[in-house]
Amino acid sequence: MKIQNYINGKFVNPIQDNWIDNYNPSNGKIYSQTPNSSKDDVENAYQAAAKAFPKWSNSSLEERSKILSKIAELILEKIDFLAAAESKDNGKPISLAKQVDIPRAASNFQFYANAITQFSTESHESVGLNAINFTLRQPIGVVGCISPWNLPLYLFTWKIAPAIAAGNCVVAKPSEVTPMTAFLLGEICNEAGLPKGVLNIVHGLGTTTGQAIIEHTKIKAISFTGGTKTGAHIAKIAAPMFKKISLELGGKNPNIIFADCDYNKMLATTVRASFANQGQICLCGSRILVEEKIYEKFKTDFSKKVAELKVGNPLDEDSNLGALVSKEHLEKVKSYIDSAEKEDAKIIFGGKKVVVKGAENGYYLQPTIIEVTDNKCKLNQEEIFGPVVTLISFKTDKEALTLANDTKYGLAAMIWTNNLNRTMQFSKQLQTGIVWVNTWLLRDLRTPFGGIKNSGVGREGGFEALRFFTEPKNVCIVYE
Ligand code: TXE
Repeated sequence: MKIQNYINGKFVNPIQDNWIDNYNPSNGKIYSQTPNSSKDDVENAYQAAAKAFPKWSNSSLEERSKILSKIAELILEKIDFLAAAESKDNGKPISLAKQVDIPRAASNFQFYANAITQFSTESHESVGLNAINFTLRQPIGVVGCISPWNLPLYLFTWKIAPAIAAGNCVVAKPSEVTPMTAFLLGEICNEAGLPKGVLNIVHGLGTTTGQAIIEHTKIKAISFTGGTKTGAHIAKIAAPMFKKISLELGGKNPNIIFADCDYNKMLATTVRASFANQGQICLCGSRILVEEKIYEKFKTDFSKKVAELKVGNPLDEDSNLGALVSKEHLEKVKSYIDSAEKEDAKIIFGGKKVVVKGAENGYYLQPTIIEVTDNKCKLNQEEIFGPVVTLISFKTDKEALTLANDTKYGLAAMIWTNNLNRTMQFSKQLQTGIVWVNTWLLRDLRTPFGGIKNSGVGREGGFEALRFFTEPKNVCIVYE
């Protein structure tokens, strides 16, 4: 089967007829072809978006809200179909796609269907000068959205929904590794009555299609989620054109566990925070820091729980971990595990590839726990982005904080404690964009989402995304 670009409301092949093989990670087989779109395809998508912009940017908020709600409704109606497609394309357990990925894609549209009706601007009365200032928040025009493979439809829609809600028209590119659900979204948008050209989806490699989007002189903003190296490249290309950029990049998040925490709750959540989606979530707690007093107990209990996780075919409802997204990624993650010995680190559990019966060529890996002694080691400094976590112990709050902040990344941190003062001190001093206290991945879509340091710039979520996708204009009126 062939995936097609979605331009001006129609499904079209890439002009140069270039295609990329698309693999099913659960069995290593090619099951579809994806366009590798050229500059000309991106230009066509841009032209369609530019043509749709005047009317869409002047559409009423009620109209936009109604269409976005309808898209959300249709996604939920097709949840089983979309979840199966996501699981096949990405290798994630179908249960996860059904419970998290697809419902969240619907929520993204529903949230911005509501949010746009509540988005307001400020006014400033210049008292004594007989003047009033008010701010217009106008859509930017044509914007680019580029998303990764780990949460395909979830992150794709997380960008598109606020962009179109704010009145922009979009040229979007999903990851070439997981293009399927973005392709299926096109049909849903047509069914929901989204005017043609408001959303255009071009498929292809980052270095061809993605590059054409970021280099396009008239695409004035880029919202990107992906690797830190790619983010730096995008920033460099975008800067001389003064494009607005929002970059959500990698993480090396500390999960800080104190002896005074609610131990059972912490243990269950830590298993999830370590291995959900095969550890391929930028928010996973990949560095587990444990207070020395409970370190040995935690190590034993955690290993026992992790040993109970089932790695299996993602389409089996009882698989806890499915396949990693690609052969290349599996090899990359495995190479980190193999470096443990050199790093003076010890594999406590896992570390091996898994052969699943009936799917022998799939990209499966055991959930892996590695004990490290030095936070400076590669395993604790580089983003592995797979089912691999490290353990390290600490004695004091000060030491925990130093370890937590000793990374170039700054996306999220977790802290497990019942001490209010400690909670506040850590919340203030952790160098991250998100702090979860006694929980993980509790997401309220109104909150600002993003990181600091090498985890990116800008925030998504809530009104932050609507601010990103609009330009404020101050109007000053003097009266007699
Ligand atoms: O990401 P890329 P990759 C991290 C994770 C992973 C590493 C590399 O550590 O191992 O990044 O993953 C598009 N111009 N994260 O190589 O390449 C690309 O086509 C424009 C963390 O798969 O950054 C895809 O659509 N676009 C992350 C998107 O960028 C370009 C999630 C992301 O792919 C481009 C994924 C270019 N020159 C990986 N080059 C997170 N923050 O959640 C690539 N792309």
